[in-house]
Amino acid sequence: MIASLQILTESIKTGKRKEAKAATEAAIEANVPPEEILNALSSGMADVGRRFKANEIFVPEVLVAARAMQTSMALLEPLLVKSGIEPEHTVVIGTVEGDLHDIGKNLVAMMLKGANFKVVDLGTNVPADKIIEAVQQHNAQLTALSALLTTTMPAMQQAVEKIHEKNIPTKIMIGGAPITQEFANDIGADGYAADAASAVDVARQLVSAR
Ligand code: B1M
Repeated sequence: MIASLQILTESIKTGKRKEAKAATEAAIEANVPPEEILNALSSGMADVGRRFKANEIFVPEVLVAARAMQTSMALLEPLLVKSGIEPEHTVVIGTVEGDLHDIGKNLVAMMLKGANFKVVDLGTNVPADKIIEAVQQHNAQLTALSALLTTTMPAMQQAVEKIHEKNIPTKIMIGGAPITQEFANDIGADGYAADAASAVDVARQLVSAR
């Protein structure tokens, strides 16, 4: 592997934003194909996801890694678009109506971007109708809903029910501290993920099962 790609993977793993930026610039400068740069980034992020899942690292480390990755992705994105490497799947993500918590949702969004999903992030306090509008507009194969409050779990349920009522062809993944697999089953969501790393696995399973 080219030295700058090794440095890039390592700098994502360790969340070193400046090093990641420099290594990405060096790889671009050396005409390394964008998909190889993306693989180096994704491999760093996959390692972060594995260690997060195993409780070897925690939220702050994931956030710095994700920020380093975003810096590199911003440099890489125009090249990926030019070379026609489009993300295969689109996910619309948001925190449900009434809920302003977004740290976990942002982590999930970053991990999904790292796994080469196109992520449409609607932010927080998102009404069901706005979610549906975005899913239809972007033909999103996946809808990802986050809730951190027990009091906003009903809003999550309503959003899922509305998506079903309208027969919108999207899979629904839910998560957030008070959410459980049982709740997902009860409200008819297609998948539940307990953390950002598992969210990538669940998202991949859901879009490939369509
Ligand atoms: Co709030 N808050 N908060 N808060 N807050 C909690 C959630 C709470 C548990 C604190 C407590 O009382 N112990 C409690 C909820 C109690 C309950 O409902 N059972 C609470 C409350 C009550 C409130 C207010 C009502 C307080 C008030 O005003 N009286 C208020 C509500 C505002 C509103 O939303 N309408 C409020 C406000 C806030 C702040 C604005 C101050 C701030 C949010 C800032 C922000 O997000 N930008 C805040 C914070 C920071 C927290 C705590 C301390 C931390 C949440 C967090 O970011 N965790 C939280 C207590 C706690 O959790 N220890 C608390 C880190 C984050 C990485 O984890 O979000 O769980 P988490 O995400 C995880 C997983 O859940 C999962 O992956 C993430 C990464 O592993 N995940 C998904 C999340 N979304 C997912 C989606 C997926 C898959 C996985 O698929 C789609």
